[in-house]
Amino acid sequence: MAVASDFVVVSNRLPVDRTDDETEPWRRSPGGLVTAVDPVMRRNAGAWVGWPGQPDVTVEPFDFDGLRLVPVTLSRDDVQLYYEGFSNDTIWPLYHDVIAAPTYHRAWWDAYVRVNRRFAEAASEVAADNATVWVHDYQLQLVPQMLRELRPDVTIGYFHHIPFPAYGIYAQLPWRKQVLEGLLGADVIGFQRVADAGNFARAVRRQLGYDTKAGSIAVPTADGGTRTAIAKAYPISIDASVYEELARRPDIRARAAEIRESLGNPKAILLGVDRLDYTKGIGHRLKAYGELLTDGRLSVHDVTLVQVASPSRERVQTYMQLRDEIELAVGRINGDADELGTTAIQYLHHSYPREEMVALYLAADVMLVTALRDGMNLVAKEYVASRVDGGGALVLSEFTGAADELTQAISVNPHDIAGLKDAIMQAIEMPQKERDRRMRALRRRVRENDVARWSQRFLTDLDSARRSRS
Ligand code: GDG
Repeated sequence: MAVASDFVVVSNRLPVDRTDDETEPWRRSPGGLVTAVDPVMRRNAGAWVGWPGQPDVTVEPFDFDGLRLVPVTLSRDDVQLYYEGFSNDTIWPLYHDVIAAPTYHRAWWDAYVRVNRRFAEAASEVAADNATVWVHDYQLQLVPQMLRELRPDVTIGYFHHIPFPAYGIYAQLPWRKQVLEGLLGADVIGFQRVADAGNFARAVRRQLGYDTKAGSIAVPTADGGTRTAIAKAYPISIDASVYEELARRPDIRARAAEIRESLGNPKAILLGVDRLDYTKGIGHRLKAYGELLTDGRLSVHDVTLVQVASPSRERVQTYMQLRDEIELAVGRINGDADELGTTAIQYLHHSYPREEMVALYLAADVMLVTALRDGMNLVAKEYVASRVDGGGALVLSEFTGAADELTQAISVNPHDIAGLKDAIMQAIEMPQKERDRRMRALRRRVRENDVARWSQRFLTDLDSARRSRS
């Protein structure tokens, strides 16, 4: 059995990837969550429970880079039914306002219950008496309640990284009651936006009939009493200082200049960086940009759009179809607009190291974030943090969590193609003074609410919950 820990993080993926190198079989996978909880993990002899990323791999708990890692085994079937199926083809589209149609399969749900129980058991085994356990995201919504049943002594937090939909949409879910009950096993349930927390409270009232007041939910207990669960917004962020440091590095600045040069030093470089996902509104962005070129409001001699679309969920049918659609659109626009030696869209279906991402952020005059629905959107914050030169303009969809905070961006409704076209033009033509003023305000905001503040806010509330229990 693993050594007991006072602080346990539970997420679908462990913060490491398996390598082929026998001498170094694990490599840290970069990610916001790791940075966010790393200091707390170290202070509290923390453990991390998660899937190592490969099916049918069984590994005993091990220490890596100062972290105690507790791998949960998933079979090939589990990955297909629980992860690709229920998590990514039921919950993901449903919670993103049914942009794509969710699929409801009872066998997927059964696998979701089974795998959630496995995660809850692993967490229960590793948690010390009265430990704090922080569960993350939509793949594990049943873990809080399952864990509470196994270990009534622990304090449980849950953070939801994606949107929580309005009741009329949520109500479609055949297992809507079970999921709410699962989440309510937590003492603190964190959301990205105030609206998400409100949607959750409303679903709880409508489906379970519990009283909710200003983010406090009275959850009935087995002894006939009630306990309080808090449902509140904790907008996630990035480690802004890391991006600032990278953006100041001479080699990365030189790389940014090289990127501009290689694109023919156009008057304006537009940039999109997204996982290739239908929530990100890449198609709407391409449509608006393509029309600006055909209308003659933009010319390929003056502008280039760089679109990084990092590969994602490639075994899920909807994602295969999306890739075809996006690549067809890119091909059409380039075919119509390109001339020899110029290109309208540089489309890159790759993942890049973070250094290269920062060089791209620095090279881009305009960042386009046109998601149709997005929990937060960290790319918007990374772009802002990277602009240590004060330059650049951000076009930001109002349907992202980031829009609540980044109010000095050019706000767009990506469904309104005419409005999106105008917003792109506004960003390209924005006078320098206004650009500077907006970027200063954006940078201030991202610096103030960075990831350390986010985790501190959440964990402070969780600590109050722990103290009020004892
Ligand atoms: C979920 C929610 C919420 C992307 N391509 C590359 C790369 N990335 C990095 C970005 C950014 C991250 O991946 C993507 O984060 P987002 O927030 O934009 O979106 P999701 O992946 O959908 O994340 C979202 C988030 O959780 C956190 O709560 O904001 O709403 O959907 O950090 O930079 N990084 C590198 N190479 C790439 O090619 N290195």
